[in-house]
Amino acid sequence: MRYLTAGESHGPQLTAIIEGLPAQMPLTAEMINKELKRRQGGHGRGRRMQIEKDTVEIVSGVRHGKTLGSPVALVVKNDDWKHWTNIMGIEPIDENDEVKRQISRPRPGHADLNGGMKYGHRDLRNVLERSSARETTVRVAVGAVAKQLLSQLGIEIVSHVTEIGGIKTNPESYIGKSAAEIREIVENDAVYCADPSVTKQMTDLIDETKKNGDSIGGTVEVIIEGMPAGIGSYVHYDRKLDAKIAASVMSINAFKGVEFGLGFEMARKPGSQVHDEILWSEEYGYTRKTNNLGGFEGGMTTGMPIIVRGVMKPIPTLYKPLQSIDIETKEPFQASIERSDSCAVPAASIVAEHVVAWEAANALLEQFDADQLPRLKENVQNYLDYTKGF
Ligand code: EPS
Repeated sequence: MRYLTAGESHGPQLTAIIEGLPAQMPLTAEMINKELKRRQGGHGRGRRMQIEKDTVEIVSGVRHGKTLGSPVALVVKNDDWKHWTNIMGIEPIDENDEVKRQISRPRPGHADLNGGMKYGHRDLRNVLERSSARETTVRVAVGAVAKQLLSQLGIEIVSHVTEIGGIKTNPESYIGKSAAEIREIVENDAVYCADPSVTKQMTDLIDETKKNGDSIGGTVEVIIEGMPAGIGSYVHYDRKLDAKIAASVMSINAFKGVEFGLGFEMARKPGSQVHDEILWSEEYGYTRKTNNLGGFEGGMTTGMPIIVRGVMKPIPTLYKPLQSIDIETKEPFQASIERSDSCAVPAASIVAEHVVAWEAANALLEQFDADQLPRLKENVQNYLDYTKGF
């Protein structure tokens, strides 16, 4: 399976094409829309989210609520486009026409300066429009399709926020809970936390940060339950599923690090306290006493839940000025005010859930080649029976 996305933040629409989905899979716009809505929420979002009411249009590959096996094309319109039709127009303009809202002042922490140099754009808006996290809308739409495939195979995925600006959730409050139970808590929480006892501290910190013209980052966790063991491969570096998942999380705008299970804490523990001892029972087949490795050994799933976390830097668009250089005058300046979110960590947890869902679904399709969903289900079930008695 593969996909491409296209679209500028203030252009007419975002577009994605997914190729390689099995036929016969139930799929509706409604399934995707509920995920798009989750991405738009979370305390700390800015004014743009009041303009956009993200909904998807499925324009190919689905008939009467089921996939056809042909490419599925998804479109999400930008409601803000009506304010940007001249600035972002597609057609050529006259040389003497004034282009409004040009940008010559790169913001530290953004793609602006490096992207401008690379593509020869002296109007840095040409960089900003594509590097904007607006693109994550359509990646969530694509991931929602992948999640539908996972759910058809009895695989559950959930995400939650584990830290914002130094305030951490207490894992004791959610360890041992199922993905469905965690989702229930997170969906009713203002910052998508699975430990609501810290929510108020987090929302207060976001409000205070916003008042100071600043921004804050945090960490998010994604959990997948029900992946069979042995998905991915150790035989070649580019077939390791944990590596693909790590790359997908790192590809989310503003993400700077990824860890699985105990993660960086492993550097501080001896092997005897890290590796997960192997158990077997008639009922469940092979399981592990612990899940410190976050569901992976040798680039393959162990059958235990996949647990992956990513860290998001504070959003670099600040109302509080940071020093930069105007590329036209080469003069230093200290003010670049663009509309922004003060904290998008909750929204980013939804994006992480969806990019990880894509990798998991794709790995299953690589391993259990199937053109249609009923055959895929059968293949996965046969494999599960085989691994249980291995
Ligand atoms: C973003 C800047 C803001 C955010 C945007 C990401 O948009 P604007 O420039 O229109 O104010 O709202 O996020 C989204 C539009 C979104 O859908 O998440 C940026 O520069 O990355």
